[in-house]
Amino acid sequence: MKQKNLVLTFVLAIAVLPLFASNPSDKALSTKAVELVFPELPYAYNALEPTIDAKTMEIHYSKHHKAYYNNFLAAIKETPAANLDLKSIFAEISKQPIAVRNNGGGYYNHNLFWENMTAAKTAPSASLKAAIEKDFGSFDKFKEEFSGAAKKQFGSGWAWLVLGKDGKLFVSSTPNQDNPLMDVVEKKGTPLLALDVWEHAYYLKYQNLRADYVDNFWNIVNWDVVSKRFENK
Ligand code: MN3
Repeated sequence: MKQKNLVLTFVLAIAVLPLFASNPSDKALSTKAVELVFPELPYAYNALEPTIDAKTMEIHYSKHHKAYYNNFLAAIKETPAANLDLKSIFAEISKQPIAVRNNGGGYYNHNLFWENMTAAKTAPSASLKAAIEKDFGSFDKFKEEFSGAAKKQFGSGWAWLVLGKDGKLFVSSTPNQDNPLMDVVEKKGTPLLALDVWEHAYYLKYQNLRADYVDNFWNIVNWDVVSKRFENK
């Protein structure tokens, strides 16, 4: 290869690499349960204000999320599943005690959630945008469907944008701490975007107005991360 081409290849590789580097939440899936770590919040507690207030973020991360993590490790240690990776555990979660399902989901779902939010202005990659337009008709229709799923989820749960095994995107919601990687869930696939609609996620600021919280969520979606999750699949 001529030196000029070599340099060009190198420059291109550097430019493209961040797109393929995996998110910490991906790493969590391939880590043995006993070796899982409690992740750092990728920003300050007040970073997502005014959409999410600092007090909610602090309690949500340092109390709720931490408790899921601690309770998951307590539930799984000294069981054969302690040496399985999280992805394998989710794939057969129906065989696990309910404490493993609730706390394992609670641990992982929040990892995804923190990561797919940011104060920065971001936009979906060209390929994710094209896939959304193809599978939902338009970007607005996707937003409408996702917001609808988040607002209508009865009680505690999550709304998801998911990449199905057939390569198509779909929107779903799950109760409690279930997620699309679990065998108990009707519509399975790879989660790309997660929204927590438990009251603990919004009640201090929004009280009963979950719909306002959901509508404001669009201001803080980290499309760089969502695009990366999509490109890596
Ligand atoms: Mn939560």
